[in-house]
Amino acid sequence: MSDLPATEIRTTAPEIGTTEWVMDRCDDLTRHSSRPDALERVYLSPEHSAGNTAVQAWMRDAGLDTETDAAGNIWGRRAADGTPQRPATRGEPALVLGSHLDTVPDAGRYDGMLGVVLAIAVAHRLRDTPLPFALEVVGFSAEEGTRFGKALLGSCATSGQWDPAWWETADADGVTLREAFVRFGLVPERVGDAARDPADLVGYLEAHIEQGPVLEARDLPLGYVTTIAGARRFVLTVTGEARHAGGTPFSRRKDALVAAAHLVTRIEELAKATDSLATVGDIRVQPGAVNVIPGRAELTLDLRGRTDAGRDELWEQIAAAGRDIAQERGVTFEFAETHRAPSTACADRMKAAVATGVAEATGTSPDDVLGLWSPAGHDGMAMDAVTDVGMLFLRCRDGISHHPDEHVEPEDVGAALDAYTAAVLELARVHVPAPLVALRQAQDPPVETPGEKAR
Ligand code: HGY
Ligand code: MN
Ligand code: MN
Repeated sequence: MSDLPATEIRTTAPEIGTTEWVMDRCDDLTRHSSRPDALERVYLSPEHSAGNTAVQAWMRDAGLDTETDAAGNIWGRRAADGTPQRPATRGEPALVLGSHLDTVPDAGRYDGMLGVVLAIAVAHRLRDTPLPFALEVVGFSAEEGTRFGKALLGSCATSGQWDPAWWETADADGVTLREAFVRFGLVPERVGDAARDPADLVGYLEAHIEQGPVLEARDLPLGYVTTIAGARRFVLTVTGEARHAGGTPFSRRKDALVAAAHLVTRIEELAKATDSLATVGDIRVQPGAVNVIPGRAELTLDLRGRTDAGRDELWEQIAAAGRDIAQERGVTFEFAETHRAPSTACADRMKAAVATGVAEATGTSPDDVLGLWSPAGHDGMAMDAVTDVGMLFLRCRDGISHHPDEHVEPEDVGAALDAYTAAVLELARVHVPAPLVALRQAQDPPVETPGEKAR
């Protein structure tokens, strides 16, 4: 009698493209972690390479030709007629499906990974279906940006937004992005080769867990994204004086950690009074000894809002609070912005296609499919610079994410597979080839806007 648990004992591997296959692949990817006791896979790490290799094999199983691009993203592609085709082939615009393969520390197994594996499964389901466009699947790297502080690095490379100033950013061990690039086998001077021409893209459609409580609260398995919150990230530095914990009376202290603690609680107070979100995720203290008054505290700040203006207004209030606390406590307050991405509105045709797909998969009407704001950031924020963006959201248990308790129900994954496939077919149905769009625009009489005479 096997000692396996009494649940279903499966002796055969699930068929590619099925819900079981998708769930198993997400389990598989947890093996590629820098830690034995938790899931962590950061940009340009050995685990990043191993994860890409595993995903590349699954892409090939799904009938895609594959390639790693100049920024370390893994791509798969089939031509409009369904035959495998080299990724980034010019002259045949492609719809891109996918998500990211990197994780936060002590991550869940679905944030990002589920979207990549679902995209591969959809490509498999459509491998014998001719489409009016090519289909590509991407596993982006460095969406989280935890190693070097800058998020969306892989999708910024794809969308031609790589900033050379990033090369000198360094990780916690002092390894610069440039050094890590070279160690990974990439050529910093060639990163521009990863940029895609907007003319070669039909759109970017990502499936992702909601990372919030809304779908579960509404007892809905799926929804579409209306807008992705714009984010800004900072490193805030409070500098006081490191002194003897015994010999320094309070009247003479310039304690950087106590000042930072006041700032952290003030940040929460200010944010709670708005509809934006502020999070201090990490604080590092120097010199960090039990009997030394902290001379320096470095905090990370993550800001995101329903509107960029609201988010930016909150930042101004936080910066003012930092200056006030510094003055009161005789310390200095400095800040450096490490990441900024604008809030991103998903394109109407992408939202409509996802709503149609969800309706088909759940037996409802497109008008009844829920559209949600995403406070979580996604690669679509970068891809919006070069193509239309859409997102399919899946319910996740208790809204938990960025935590090993991240969980999705297989039934919801099955519904997502059907909805994602139907959304691609809907985009195919409404697709107008670019040259025809240009022709139609040339033929349509110029629209007279009030007060403007047609020339
Ligand atoms: O931080 C975020 O919102 C995303 O998970 N990278
Ligand atoms: Mn995440
Ligand atoms: Mn994510």
